[in-house]
Amino acid sequence: MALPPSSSFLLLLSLSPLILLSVHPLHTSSPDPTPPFPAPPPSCGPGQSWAVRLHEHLDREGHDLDRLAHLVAKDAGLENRGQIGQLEGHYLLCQGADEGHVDGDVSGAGNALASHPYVAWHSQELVLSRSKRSVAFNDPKYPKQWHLHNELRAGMDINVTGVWERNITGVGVTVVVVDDGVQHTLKDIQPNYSPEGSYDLNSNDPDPMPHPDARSDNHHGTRCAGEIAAVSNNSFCAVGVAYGSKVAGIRVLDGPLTDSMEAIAFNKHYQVNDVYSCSWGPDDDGRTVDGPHPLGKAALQHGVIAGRRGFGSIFVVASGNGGQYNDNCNYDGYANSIYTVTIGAVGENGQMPFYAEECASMLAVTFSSGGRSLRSIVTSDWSLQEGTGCTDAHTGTSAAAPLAAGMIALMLQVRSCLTWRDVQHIIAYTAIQYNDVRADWETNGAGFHHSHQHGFGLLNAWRLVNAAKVWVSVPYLVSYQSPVLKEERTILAYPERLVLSWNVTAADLKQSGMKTLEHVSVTLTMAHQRRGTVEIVLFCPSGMSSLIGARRALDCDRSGYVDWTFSTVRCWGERAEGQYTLQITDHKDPSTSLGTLNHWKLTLYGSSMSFEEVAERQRLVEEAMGGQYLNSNFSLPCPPGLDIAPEKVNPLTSNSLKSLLLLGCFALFWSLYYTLEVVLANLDMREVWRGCRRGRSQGARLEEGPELELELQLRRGVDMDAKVPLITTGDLAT
Ligand SMILES: [Ca+2]
Ligand SMILES: [Ca+2]
Ligand SMILES: [Ca+2]
Repeated sequence: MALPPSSSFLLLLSLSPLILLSVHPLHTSSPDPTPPFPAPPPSCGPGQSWAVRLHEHLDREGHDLDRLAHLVAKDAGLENRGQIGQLEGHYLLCQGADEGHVDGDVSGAGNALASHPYVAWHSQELVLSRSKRSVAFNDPKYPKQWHLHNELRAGMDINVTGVWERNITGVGVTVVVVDDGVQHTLKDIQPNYSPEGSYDLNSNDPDPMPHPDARSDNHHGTRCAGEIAAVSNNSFCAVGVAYGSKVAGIRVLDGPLTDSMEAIAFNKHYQVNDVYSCSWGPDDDGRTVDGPHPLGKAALQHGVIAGRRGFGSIFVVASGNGGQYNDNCNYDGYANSIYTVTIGAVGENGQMPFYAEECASMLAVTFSSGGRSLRSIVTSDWSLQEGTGCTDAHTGTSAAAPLAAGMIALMLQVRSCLTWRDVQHIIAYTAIQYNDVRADWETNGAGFHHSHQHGFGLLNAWRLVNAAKVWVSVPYLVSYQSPVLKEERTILAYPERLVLSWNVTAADLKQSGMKTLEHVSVTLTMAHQRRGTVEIVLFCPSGMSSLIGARRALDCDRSGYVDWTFSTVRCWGERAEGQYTLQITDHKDPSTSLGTLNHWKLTLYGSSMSFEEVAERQRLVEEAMGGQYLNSNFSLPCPPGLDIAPEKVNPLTSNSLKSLLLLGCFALFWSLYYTLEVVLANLDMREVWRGCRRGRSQGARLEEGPELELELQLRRGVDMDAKVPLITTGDLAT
């Protein structure tokens, strides 16, 4: 210590406020640094503070305003707490903290200020009611809904709370759950339930209430509905992603499902329902190749053309739960369809769970259950049978698709005229690439990253909604189809391969005007003894590869493929023109013989959007991510949409026909009975009268008596019900 004692003393003296202050944190839990010379607190309690403005001329005349404020405070029996922020001439005066004060003092201070020559304006301060723009719900299970707000693993949620804070909750949008029913009487569903969008195709009535079943298993649709639109702040269970939206139910999975039922379901109330959430598909056994049949396909296509006043129904489908059987969603026609939004799952750790399927047509992923150590999805549950109305065990890609449907509802609130293709585009533009050990991320020629496991990435509600806000609809859909390319070529065994290609020229695309790609699909027929060993890779002109036909160990089917359509989204935004190459190889075991590729056909879907326009949209979308458009009154015009002819509803459902038939039979039976009754009664009466007149023996009448009495009683009952006077049997009976 080189400092002389006097200097040390001075230093100590100058530090004393700091030393004194340094004890304060011991008494408080706040670690905030306290300024060395604390200003008096800017507030002095409700009803105890006064804001005053001194006359401006005092300042112009060069008076010391601080001193004048001090005088004013003194005259009014108050304490000057200094200038209010940066407002010159404005001071905060407080009731002395030590003096007990009564209302009289307060009004005295008010009077003193009102008559004070220095004071131009004064006001007793009131406590303003302001609530933080943060989301807090009283729903008891909300804290456990990690997929909405993950406090344990940062970033492992759908990033939706900022969207809710801006009052975007899906208002005006209806999502329909096509499933085994929706228990719409639940406290978390009922206020958001849309009977107008609902139907029961299993029982053919308008009420999709789930039916109890042998395994207490018909809770699936209700759980999905809760994920989408569970009511918030009702002190019950959970909160939906789009808790301001309406949710409808179409009951179709509780019984035999036919192509026509599926077709009806996909277009049911399609001017009411905006988003169709379908958490189901063909068997996930690793050997099925199936999808929508002709009517279902036609209904999907009709839905995107005529649904939502022509903006197109949004069909969200789950990628499937056959991961453990090596199943792949390219063998699932719903996931392959260009009309659907195919959604896969990741667990809370961001990794692809054991059950999740991968494919080249996957658009994106969102959260669901994972391994045993990971949490599942908390949502509504049915309250029938073993259900409690709330569950923390909703799992599989079934749980992922409704979350996506809910996020799309949020997008549609912000911009109701987004077309079915706009929604797919926005997902491709905004989904987030992230690290997962199993991901095979590749960036395509247009700068979009895609992985067979995660699609374009993780759905992010904030990004989706901000992009939706500034999104101008893409040009209309155009397609190009190659001729059917007859090959009859042997599929070579690995490591050799059959390579086929088709060149799409500028002239080919001239008529449609297609410049950039969306979906690319390949329809193929091959003969093979064990199709699961064949691997098919498609290369777009950019060189981007898609594994459209993955190997499946369990698929030992001997029928090959007959016109099966594989599709990929991995060339999204790329230039359509150029050479497309198919590489097919057979990872067969030596015992099986080689198969044959009979014929194939290439179909390109896209629009006249130029490659440069794609890049410009990418830039615009990223620019919107600050939230500035969402915060402002910014809005793009929306076209009115088409006038679609009202749905053809058959007024006579099979149920109503059955009822009518029953009613008819009953009426017929009743009229016959009634006629007989009248006839018999007349006969009886005549007998009675005749008997009376002839003076028959008492015994004979006694034999008749009980029967007659019974008949008469019956007739009295009939009389009362039918309100038709029968003959005067009452007199006879007495
Ligand atoms: Ca029903
Ligand atoms: Ca709730
Ligand atoms: Ca599957």
